[in-house]
Amino acid sequence: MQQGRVIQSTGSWYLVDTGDEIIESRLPGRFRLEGKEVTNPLAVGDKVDLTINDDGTGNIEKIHVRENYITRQATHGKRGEQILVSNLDQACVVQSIKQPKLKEGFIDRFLVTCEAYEVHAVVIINKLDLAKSGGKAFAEELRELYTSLGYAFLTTSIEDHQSLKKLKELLTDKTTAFIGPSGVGKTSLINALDPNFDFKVNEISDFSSKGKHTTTFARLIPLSFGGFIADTPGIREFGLVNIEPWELSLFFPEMLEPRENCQFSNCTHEHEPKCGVAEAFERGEIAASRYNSYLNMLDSLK
Ligand SMILES: Nc1nc2c(ncn2[C@@H]2O[C@H](COP(=O)(O)OP(=O)(O)OP(=O)(O)O)[C@@H](O)[C@H]2O)c(=O)[nH]1
Ligand SMILES: [Mg+2]
Ligand SMILES: [Zn+2]
Repeated sequence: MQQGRVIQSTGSWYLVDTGDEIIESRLPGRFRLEGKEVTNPLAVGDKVDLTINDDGTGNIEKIHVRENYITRQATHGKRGEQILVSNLDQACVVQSIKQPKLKEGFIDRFLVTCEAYEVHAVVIINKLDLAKSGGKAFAEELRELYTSLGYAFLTTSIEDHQSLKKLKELLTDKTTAFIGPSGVGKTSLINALDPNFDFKVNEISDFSSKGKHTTTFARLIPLSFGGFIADTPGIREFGLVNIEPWELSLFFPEMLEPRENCQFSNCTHEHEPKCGVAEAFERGEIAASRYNSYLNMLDSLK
């Protein structure tokens, strides 16, 4: 029996990295009956035991219990959740300062999901080379906000070697996922990490290719300096996990203390009287963009 890590899924075949080689492997049908709450029984990032057949292909015998994972709503009209990547040390939400427009709501939804799944979250703002002074100042405001909340934060550009060096440091010896909308440069950043990488990126740089996804499946890429990076297809919106409206503020670090002062234990901090969160917001202790994201998310939970 060998151990390995699923690095790619092509439907009926899986590529498993054992550390020494990459083995095309099959998953016996019995696994498909288990874990029906998700649409994929085996996900990129999963750790597995496998036996090797005479023809060199592998048979997956056991899927190790997942330490954590990130899901998205299943596509192609299927119901339920699809696991994007599992067994992560950290997940990075990637946004671009422009082209496409930066969406704070996306970042905040992602951060709530990471809090709920107990995945260490990082915020990356890419394409800093396109930012004028206003854009650069905005990026610095975001850095201040998100670092004050306890999240790691990085600005990058595929043309700025210093920023790529910092990115490499962040990724070394870890399993990391890049998650973000289409066109923000997830694959481009990965290509910039290693001269041997040549993954497909969107060739149209003037951003007229709205809605076109260049990366269409998740894959885990072994890094020469140690660790794995998961490239994932662009997602338009981050679906929220199943949480009750009154629980949402538990996933906003800056609301944890203020919510202790609410009159009602099930306060949703929207309209209730004597609300500690609303008071903290009035005092300027909660950023407007964060409170706004909170209210939007609350709306979609109701
Ligand atoms: N100016 C500038 N352009 C960039 C940067 N990073 C990526 N791009 C461009 O942005 C476009 C989209 O890049 P991709 O890497 O394909 O984006 P993606 O996030 O992987 O997109 P999907 O695979 O569709 O999810 C390409 O034309 C890149 O050349 C950057 O730092 N600066
Ligand atoms: Mg891509
Ligand atoms: Zn309240």
